[in-house]
Amino acid sequence: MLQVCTGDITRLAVDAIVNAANNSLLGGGGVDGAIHRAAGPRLLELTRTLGGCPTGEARITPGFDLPARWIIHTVGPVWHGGDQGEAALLRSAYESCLALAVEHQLRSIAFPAISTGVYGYPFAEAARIAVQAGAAYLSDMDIIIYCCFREPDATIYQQLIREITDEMDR
Ligand code: AR6
Repeated sequence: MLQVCTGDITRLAVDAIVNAANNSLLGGGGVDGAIHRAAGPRLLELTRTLGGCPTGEARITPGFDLPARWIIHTVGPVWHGGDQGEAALLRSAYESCLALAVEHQLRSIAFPAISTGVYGYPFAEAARIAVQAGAAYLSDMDIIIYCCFREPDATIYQQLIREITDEMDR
């Protein structure tokens, strides 16, 4: 099932929440900063040992002090206008997270809108990629949540989910 919620992703008690991180995996602003604050200092202690993460890939750590059991850290692309392979990299970021979740036999996952903050990816285009990637993994997961920070963002996801699930039913 694909679901949308509005609010702070760090509050969600799912098997894994996804972090929109940077290549260092050492924390930052936005959702990354919120996740590091809520998970506690053991997260940074561990991510220091991981050697970073290339754009489009993902790494998994425990959730530490979060209600979520795991954190899947991924790095989305910085938006440079759309002709620098951004769409393929964003798709790869979502798919890498979902593949890791399946590998660890997780059944519920929550995504923030990767790359749509500091990295500047146009929201609706990014959301379409997010929902397409999630739809391809529906049979492997009980629930895939798209956690938005703002209500208008959630509306965009709702419309896309309707559109893409209608297409699948046809
Ligand atoms: N819960 C859910 N969504 C959130 C939260 C939250 N607590 N906080 C922000 N958002 P961004 P990026 C939304 O900038 O664009 C960091 O410094 C926000 O409204 O967090 O991938 C990293 O270290 C937006 O829609 O991530 C990297 O350097 C979305 O999360 C860089 O930012 C993503 O915004 C990554 O940039």
